[in-house]
Amino acid sequence: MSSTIRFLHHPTSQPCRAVLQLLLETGIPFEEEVVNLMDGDNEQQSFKEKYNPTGQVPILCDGDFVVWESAAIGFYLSEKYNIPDHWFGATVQQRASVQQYLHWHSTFLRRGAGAFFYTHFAECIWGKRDYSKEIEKGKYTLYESMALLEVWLTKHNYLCANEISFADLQGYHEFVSHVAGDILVDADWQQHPRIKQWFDAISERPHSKAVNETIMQVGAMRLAGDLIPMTRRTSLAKGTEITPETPG
Ligand SMILES: N[C@@H](CCC(=O)N[C@@H](CS)C(=O)NCC(=O)O)C(=O)O
Repeated sequence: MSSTIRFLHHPTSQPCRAVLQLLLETGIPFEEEVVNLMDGDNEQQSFKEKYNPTGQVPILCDGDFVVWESAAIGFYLSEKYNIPDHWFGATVQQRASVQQYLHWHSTFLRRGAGAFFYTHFAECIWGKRDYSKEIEKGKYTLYESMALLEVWLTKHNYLCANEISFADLQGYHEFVSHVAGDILVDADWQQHPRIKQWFDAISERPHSKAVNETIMQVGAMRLAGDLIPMTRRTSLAKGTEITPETPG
């Protein structure tokens, strides 16, 4: 049995990039496996049975133990490895603040990802249709979340303290996709100067550029009008009114 943890992910996925950046920044040794989401490998029954019944990534395998959900993976890593305290908090209160952000994140900012998904990926999966309702829904949640984050960042330079934590990586990678896909325009940043400053500071970190490379390329392709090659015609995206049966 290999003693090195395996990290199953895809570089276009925001929660996957957050965990990948944590692994790289902390120097935890890991083996990387990119799951072919573009052809729906993650929706195969064998994949769901072996790794994750939801079919989603990221997934971490440590010997026979499998854990999915990016926040749970982060906490697992923080408990298993001796990583600097700032990532998950040194005190019980600091750890609660990181938890607090991650719980909020999964039901707010994360759902704003629909703005990117339905603007850029949906057409590659289901073809040209009217996705405007879904895009609006995503943008509404994104802007609502940004208003809150702008206030959140008045207290510290980062979301939970004056040093970066895993909460920041989770939030940051949502914004990276919105930047890659031109979902956010200059006026949005001007209205949220603290988020902009925070975003720029994280972008300067040594691993940010490499972790962001694929999604930036995907964004550039879509903005140039090219489709991302993929054979899948379904998606696990939740909260959609669009189903494979919906007429195009
Ligand atoms: N709450 C989950 C969300 C994971 C998630 O949304 N994964 C997406 C990629 S961003 C996925 O695996 N989608 C598979 C699909 O749509 O086929 C986490 O934080 O790990």
